[in-house]
Amino acid sequence: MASTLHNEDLVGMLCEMIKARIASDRLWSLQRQGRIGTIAPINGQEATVVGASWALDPDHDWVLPQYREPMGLGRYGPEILHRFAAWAIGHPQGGHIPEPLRVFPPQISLATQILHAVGLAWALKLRKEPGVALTFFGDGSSSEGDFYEAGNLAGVLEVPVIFLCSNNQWAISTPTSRQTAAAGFAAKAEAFGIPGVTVDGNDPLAVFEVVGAARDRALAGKGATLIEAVNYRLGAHTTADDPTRYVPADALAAAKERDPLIVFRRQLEDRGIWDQAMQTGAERAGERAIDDAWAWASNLPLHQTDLFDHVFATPTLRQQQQRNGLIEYLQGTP
Ligand SMILES: Cc1ncc(C[n+]2csc(CCOP(=O)(O)OP(=O)(O)O)c2C)c(N)n1
Ligand SMILES: [Mg+2]
Repeated sequence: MASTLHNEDLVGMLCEMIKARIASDRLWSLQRQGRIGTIAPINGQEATVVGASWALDPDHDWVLPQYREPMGLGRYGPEILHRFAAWAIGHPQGGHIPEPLRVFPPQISLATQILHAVGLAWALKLRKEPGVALTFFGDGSSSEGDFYEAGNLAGVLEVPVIFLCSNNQWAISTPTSRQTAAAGFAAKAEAFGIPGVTVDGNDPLAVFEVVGAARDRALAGKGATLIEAVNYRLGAHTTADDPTRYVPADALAAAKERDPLIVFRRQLEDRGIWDQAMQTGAERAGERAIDDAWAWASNLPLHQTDLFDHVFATPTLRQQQQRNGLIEYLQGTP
């Protein structure tokens, strides 16, 4: 269990946060150049993702992300960013993460990954395999029926799952005040009979602590935990959004003061384990990581029948017929 963080961990965490921000900004400009499709930036949520991932064991624990987190999951390997870049292009390889990587592809259909996480955790329990399933979702996703169904089942089955609600204060243009009348998102755990914890999502060390505790609990056979990590979306919802139309300028300015990249950097500087040279090195490494990911993704061969791959392990009869039909059509045969 990763209960103690050494200086190398703290440095590694900040490097990963910087890399995630750089990857996010690069993907944004690639979208503006017309080279990729819609993308949802991670800006402002890096500490939540990185802090959580550092509490997990990549050899045993699973991550089921929403659509922003893969940019900050480098602890699971550089391959995750490669696949994410492919996903942003719309290449089928982006929806496929090969074993042994225990990370699911990005999920756009809100809250469905929460159900998948409970199913996966249930399987771990039945097979008596070590490990937990951690799923990320947003404040808005917590209004989906899938969230309540998943939470309820997890409570009843006592499965090793961690629900991590990344509360970035917005679901596109809907503020949290219009999302729920509950005392908070962690309060919803009460109905599932599981613990609910609220944590400062701008502080990777605080997130590390609560996820670590939830993991210990899950591995001890005591079941699920719901964590609400409070952060702030510093950018647009996606490349298709204009947040200046609805995000109050003063709230955004206050959130920028708490930018996790700035606050955590200051903390490491105060400890004497970070300086300008390391900052420059981390930024260069971040640029290289997204350069490599983009080079890999943008050079993938694309076949028109690829869209049938990785849907099911064994294609259904209808899929096979459709695939054959497409091949015939492309060959111009009747
Ligand atoms: C089932 C479903 N309903 C609606 C949408 C449209 N949609 C995409 S993102 C989004 C807001 C999600 O907000 P939140 O869960 O807080 O995540 P965030 O984008 O803030 O990280 C909505 C409504 C969707 N993708 N899936
Ligand atoms: Mg949100």
